[in-house]
Amino acid sequence: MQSLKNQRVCVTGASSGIGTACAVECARAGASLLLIARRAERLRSLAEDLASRFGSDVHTLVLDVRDRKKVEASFASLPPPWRTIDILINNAGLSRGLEPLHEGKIDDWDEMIDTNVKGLLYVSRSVIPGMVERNKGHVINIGSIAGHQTYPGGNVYSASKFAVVALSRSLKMDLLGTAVRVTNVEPGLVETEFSEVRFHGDTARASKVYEGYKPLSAEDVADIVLFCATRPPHVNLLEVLVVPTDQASATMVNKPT
Ligand code: NDP
Ligand code: 8X3
Repeated sequence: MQSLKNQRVCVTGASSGIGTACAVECARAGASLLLIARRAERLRSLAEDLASRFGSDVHTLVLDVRDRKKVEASFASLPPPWRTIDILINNAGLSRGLEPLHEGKIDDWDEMIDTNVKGLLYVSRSVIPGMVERNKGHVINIGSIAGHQTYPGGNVYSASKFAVVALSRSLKMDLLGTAVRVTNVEPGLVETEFSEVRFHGDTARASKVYEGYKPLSAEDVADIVLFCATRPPHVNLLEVLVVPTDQASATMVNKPT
């Protein structure tokens, strides 16, 4: 098993849900954390929490991963120790809307593609060269069951997560011959702010998504991310598709109708 002690882990989308849970679990395991999101106050309080509970070394970057120039500039101007990232957790992402494609909002499409695909690429492009140079690293993308199966209204969100599958598989090939590992963790239904964001703040509609069965928690996913990150260096879990026991596919959930 590989220890996370003194490893530097970068988590995008650390201000909520799966990203926050990954940050907490990595900090608990002894890692130093570079936390990225747009909501500064949430990052600040998470950083304080990790420092006080685990004595973690934490650096925060208030950053919109869609902003290519700012992503490049922010990584290039990090204090030197933070330029060495051992594990990158590409988690920042979102869904917007559940309309049929022909009625979809184009602004929603842009936001999903710009965040889930282009944002992931911008951050990866800034971080991975250092991993290759040091011949050490692990890129863990947070994909989705929606990257393998579509569902009504899932159109563009699903397409963005299908892209994450393609990028993860291709990246693994591109890095073959180096010690840098690539993993795509692909959860089904996880109770976070995800649906609230999808439904543009409609909390009543969002909470219905998780009613009548037991969804995954953000901590369940973080636990899997940590498992992937702590395998011995010669072991690379490529894809982990995980659903709640009450979910069989993107469209089949054991809940009252
Ligand atoms: P949350 O809404 O709880 O968290 C999303 C995180 O992404 C927030 O920290 C948010 O931070 C960050 N984020 C969104 N847009 C940007 C941006 N432009 N720049 C930087 N950070 C951004 O949802 P989850 O924790 O559920 O989602 C995390 C990942 O997991 C996503 O990629 C999602 O697609 C995926 N996923 C979620 C599932 C679920 O059912 N919940 C299932 C499968 C995959 P801020 O707003 O502060 O910038
Ligand atoms: C989030 C899971 O099924 O809502 O990726 O798309 S789902």
